[in-house]
Amino acid sequence: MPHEAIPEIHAAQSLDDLQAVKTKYVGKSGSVTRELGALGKLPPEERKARGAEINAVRQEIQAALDEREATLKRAALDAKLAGEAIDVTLPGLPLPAGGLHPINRVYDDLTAIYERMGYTVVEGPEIEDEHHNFEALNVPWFHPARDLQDTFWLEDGRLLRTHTSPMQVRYMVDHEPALKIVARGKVYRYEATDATHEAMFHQLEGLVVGDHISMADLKGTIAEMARGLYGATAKVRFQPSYYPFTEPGADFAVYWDNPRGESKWLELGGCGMVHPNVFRAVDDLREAAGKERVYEGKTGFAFGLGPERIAMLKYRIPDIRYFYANDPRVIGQFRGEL
Ligand code: FA5
Repeated sequence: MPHEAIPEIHAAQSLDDLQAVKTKYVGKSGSVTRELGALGKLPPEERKARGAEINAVRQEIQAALDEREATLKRAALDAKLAGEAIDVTLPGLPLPAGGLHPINRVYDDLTAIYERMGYTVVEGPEIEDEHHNFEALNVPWFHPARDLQDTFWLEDGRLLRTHTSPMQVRYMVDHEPALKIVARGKVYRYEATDATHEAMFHQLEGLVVGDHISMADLKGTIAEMARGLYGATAKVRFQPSYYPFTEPGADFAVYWDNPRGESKWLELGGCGMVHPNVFRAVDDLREAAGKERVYEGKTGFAFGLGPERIAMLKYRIPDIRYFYANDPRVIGQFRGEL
């Protein structure tokens, strides 16, 4: 006959039930424990046999308790796992993916073209001083050319750079010729906005300095960029223009011949041969910084263009203000395309 505790153990439906049964029989004041405690009152000749009997019962109960406990725990784990089951074969939920801003794509295209031609890509400060933005570029304070680029002035006398050309000066002060760089970044002008003009926009500046650099090198470089952007049939056009930091200066346009048949001349930017006064101003700054004068007598060309113009045509964006209005309907069209 199994002990009366055994059916109670099998009937326990939870770990709490099981604990109650355990306490009742083999706990500190359980019935079996008490029987063991009473052994001392028996005559010595009965004590041994009775002791062995009660111990056997206690072991039987303990074994049944252990087994039931394991069974109940396994059932609890199975129930928990069943509740948390994940169907890994279900299709995933679509997550909103980011994308590259159209200006960054155009920058990436342009810098890839110039890196292929061996240029170094640099960036510099958007907050500039008057000297780097104007004076060192041959635009003294009284020069009417200052009116060409209306300026956001800061209270401390510094300004938001109106073009990337101050990077020409910064790079030459820090590096000796020969050099080939493109500088990319934001520029700011205090002017009314319209479909083709923003108060904040971007520029890509190019500068090449060495010995015997000529206008032919400049034209070849701009033509190579046009072919990189628009394919082998791209054409470029140069028209005389005026920039105080170049002599001579020119504006350039690229003939844009796309498969949709929207061919047209795209006015892209300004360029020219670096004015000797710029080299002189750079040498002055170098001298003041304890460096050698190495630029006078050198030759070089520079150019500056607006990537917004390229992006507007490439992605058929009719108004420059869409780029920076943070309208998800515009930016969302470039999602996922990297
Ligand atoms: C300059 O800023 C000269 N620093 C470019 C240069 C560099 C000439 C080196 C010679 C040698 P300009 O102000 O024309 O030039 O601007 C150059 C280009 O920036 C323009 O052709 C146009 O593509 C773009 N741009 C100018 N103003 C705006 C504007 N408000 N919004 C958008 N793009 C503009």
